[in-house]
Order: sequence, then C-alpha cells, then structure tokens
Amino acid sequence: TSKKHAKLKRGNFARLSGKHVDHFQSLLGSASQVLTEDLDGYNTDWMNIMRVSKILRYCNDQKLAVVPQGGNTGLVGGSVPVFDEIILSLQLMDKVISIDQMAGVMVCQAGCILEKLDEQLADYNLMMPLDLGSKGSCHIGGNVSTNAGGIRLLRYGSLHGSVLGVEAVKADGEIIDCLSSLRKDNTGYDVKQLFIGSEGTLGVVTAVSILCPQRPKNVSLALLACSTFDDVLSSLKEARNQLQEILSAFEVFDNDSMMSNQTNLKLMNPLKEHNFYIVVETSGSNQSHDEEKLNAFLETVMGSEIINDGIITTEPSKIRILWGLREKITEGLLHDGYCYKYDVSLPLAHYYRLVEDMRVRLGDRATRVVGYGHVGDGNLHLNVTAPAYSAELHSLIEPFIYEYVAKLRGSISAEHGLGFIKSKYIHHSKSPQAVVLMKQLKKLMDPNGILNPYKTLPHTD
Ligand code: FAD
Ligand code: 2HG
Ligand code: ZN
Repeated sequence: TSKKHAKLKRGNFARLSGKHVDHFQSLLGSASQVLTEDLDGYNTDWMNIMRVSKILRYCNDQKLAVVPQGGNTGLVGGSVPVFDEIILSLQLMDKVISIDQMAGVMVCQAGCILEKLDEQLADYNLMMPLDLGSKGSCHIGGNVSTNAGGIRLLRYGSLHGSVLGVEAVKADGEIIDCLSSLRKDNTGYDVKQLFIGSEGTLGVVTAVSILCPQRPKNVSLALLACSTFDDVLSSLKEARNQLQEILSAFEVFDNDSMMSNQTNLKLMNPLKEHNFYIVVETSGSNQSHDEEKLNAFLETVMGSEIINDGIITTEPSKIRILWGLREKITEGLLHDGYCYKYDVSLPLAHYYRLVEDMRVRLGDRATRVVGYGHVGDGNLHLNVTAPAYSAELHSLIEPFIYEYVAKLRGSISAEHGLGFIKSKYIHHSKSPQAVVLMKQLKKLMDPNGILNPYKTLPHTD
C-alpha cells in the first residue's frame, strides 16, 4: 500500500497484530472467517484495469506477444496462442459496476459471464440483449471483441448498436476511456466501435456499458416442422408479418442436425421426422395479446400447410428442452469425430442451396453435412463432420465454400469472426482497399503488432 500512495502519509493507527486477529476470530466464532492470506481479490478494487495497462506497457516495451482471452469459447482459433504468446485472461475482472434500471444500462467488467449478467439483470426486470449457446462460459468482453450475434440479434440488433461504451487498453498500455452510458453522443468518431468485433487485435476490452432491454413478462416457444426450405422462408415471412414486435427468435435446423442430436446426445425429437425444424419464440408483456398473435400465426401456417407439425409451450422447463434441440447441435456434432465449421451470411434464396450443393460435392466422404442457424438474420451454420481430420476432405470444402459465398456477395464469417483459421480468407468478403485500411489502423494502434498476432488480418501478405 505504501507504494500505491507514495505521497500520502499513513494515519496514526495501530498495526494489526496476532492479538487482534485472535480477537476477531473469537468474535466470529471460527478461524476461517478471518482471512489473513490470499487477499488479492480484496486488496484490488475494480480498477485493476491499471494492472492490464502495466502488463501491456511492459509487453509492448519488451515486444512480448499477448493473446487476450475471455471464456475461450470462440470457434475460430482466436483466443489461444499460435506459438508462445502470453495469455492475458480477463477472468478475474468479473464485477458488475452499475445497473441503471431507469435507463436500462449496465456497466460491468469484461470478465463477467454472459449468463450470470442476465441472471443479475432479472432482478431489475432487464435482460441482456444477446443470448448464445455458450452463455454459461463466454464473457461479455469476449462477446464484444467478437461482436457475437446469437439468437436475439433478430430482435435487439447487433452489439454495434447495444454497446454504449467500452473501456479498453491499447497495446502500449494507454487506457481509452469510452465507457459512456449515453444513447446519443455524436462527438467525433465513434472510437468504441473499433474494439467491437476486432477480436483483441486493437486493444484489450476491460469494461463495457450495455443497453439492456426490458425483460419480457411472457415467453412462448413453438417447435415447428416442414418439408421444404421454401416452407421455412414462407413461415419466416408470415412470422415477421403477424408477430412483428413480439417475435424474439426465428431459428432453423435440418433433419441431419436433428439426427445428430438423437444419435450423439440422445435428445428426443418430440415431432415426427421432417426435413426442417423451426424454433419460433415470442416475448411480450400481455399474455392474451401475445397468445392471440401466436395462435393466428400458427393457424395461417398450418392451415396453408406450410407447416406440417408442431408443438408450443410457455412452460420454462419445456422451453429450455426445446431450445436445447437447437443450441446443442454444436456439441452433438463433435461426437462424430472431426467437425469442419462454417458460419456464413447468404441471401435467403441461396441459404440452404449451399448445404445441398455441399452434400452432393462431398458424397459419402462426410459423415454428415448439416445446415442450421439464425435464418431470420440470413446466417447459416454449415458443419461437415467426419470420423477424423482429412486434408482431402478439407480441400474439397475450402476454398470452394468461400468462393461460393463471395460470388453471392455473402460473408465468409457472419458472427464468429476470422480469428486464426479464417484470417487468410478475408479478401472474399472485404475489398483490398478495406483490408489496407484495416492494416493501417492496426499499425496505428499496435505498432509492434503484439496484440493477438496472426489473427483477423492475413499474415501471409
Ligand atoms: P474467447 O473465446 O475467449 O475469445 C474470442 C476472441 O475475442 C479472441 O480473439 C480473443 O482474443 C478476444 N477477446 C476475448 N476477450 C477479450 C477482451 N476482453 N478484450 C479483447 N479481446 C478479447 N457466437 C456467436 O456469435 N453466436 C452464437 O450463437 C454462438 N453460439 C455458440 C455456441 C457454442 C456452444 C459455442 C462453443 C460457441 C458459440 N459462439 C457463438 C462463439 C463464441 O461463444 C462467441 O464468439 C463468444 O462471443 C466468445 O466469447 P469468449 O468470452 O469465450 O471469448
Ligand atoms: C450457434 O448458433 C453457434 O449454434 C455455433 O453460432 C455454430 O457451431 C457452430 O458452427
Ligand atoms: Zn450462431
């Protein structure tokens, strides 16, 4: 402490001795209630951003490379070292700084776990504006650094809109305090946006201010089944039209995904077998109004035979089980052995054609070629599984898939980022001029290139 406050004179207090500790122990009735060791968590306030700053300044001076790490749930190899980079974990920076119920704004440190934040917000009738299958492990700092999408983007938009402020540390240790909680602030360039989605290559995010929507009073979930992808699109159109402001998720998965759930995770399909399954969720504040809308939607899609089968529930435990069928696909596929993962944005008319074309291309070399994802946002997850990694299979998928997506002016990474494994394909989704500008920004903000090297930007050219 004397170092922390070099100019401050200690008051005329007694020094803590064994005698005092004994007394506290007798007052509290147990030795374990008086801590005299491992006090770092108590002695360091939430301002331990100063430590991040000092670490980075030192690493920059010494030219030591650093990988910022959150919950390590990223799917593109961005959160782990490629060689011997130092891992800077944000795990201990896990404090909520403030929750303003009236404004619906939460400020918290980067290492807070997404699901825990959402649980805390429930006490204020608020919720996190994003929800991902990895919510039990991923950090808000990781979410911001990857600009994570997930199942609520359809309703609440991307983090580029709901993140109101960011505090970040640059490679040289300089703290950039853009931790505003204002909805409107057009003063100069919106610097915080640089840290959203830049995968730890421009700075380490240490705190975030985020706009949190009102928590809905009623949630209903329908699992629907249909035979063609055109039926999926017709249902989406109808859901948008009839459910409007209460539509909170619209997700799709194909029968191959359902089969993987059944075989690999022993999850039961509550419906008869169909080619496609859709999860439609509504959330609102007036039960009878919400139910009336959902029922009218279901009558339309079932009456016109767009949808052939379905179940609907408002019971939280059943909602969780049904969501599990969609959210556990990633986990289930890993049981096949090796999984090649693609996360693309495509015009809806071409969304599922890519999966069909890939199936034809790979034939029986693949165990499964599955398609699922956030169809309401045009985001397809195409996963190919096989018993083990094969360079031959890999070369049949790539660069074919990236060229396919580029031709349709889609994105080769809709929500997972480029990380290490996709950085060299950036040109398929960004113009050469845009990539040059990105490199210039990187040079400006991290001249020694110590932050997450080999990630996001192509390192071969
Ligand atoms: P990490 O994996 O630790 O890091 C990811 C990247 O961010 C790395 O480049 C890392 O260097 C950087 N980073 C992490 N923290 C910081 C920080 N504080 N400052 C600077 N850089 C940092 N993603 C989606 O978008 N939508 C989904 O629906 C979705 N579902 C998923 C479901 C499952 C089962 C799994 C395993 C993953 C899913 N993901 C999804 C991917 C992943 O969960 C997200 O990318 C998430 O945002 C990563 O957060 P994290 O804290 O785990 O970050
Ligand atoms: C999801 O939406 C995730 O389930 C993971 O983004 C997708 O594993 C994948 O490819
Ligand atoms: Zn996803």
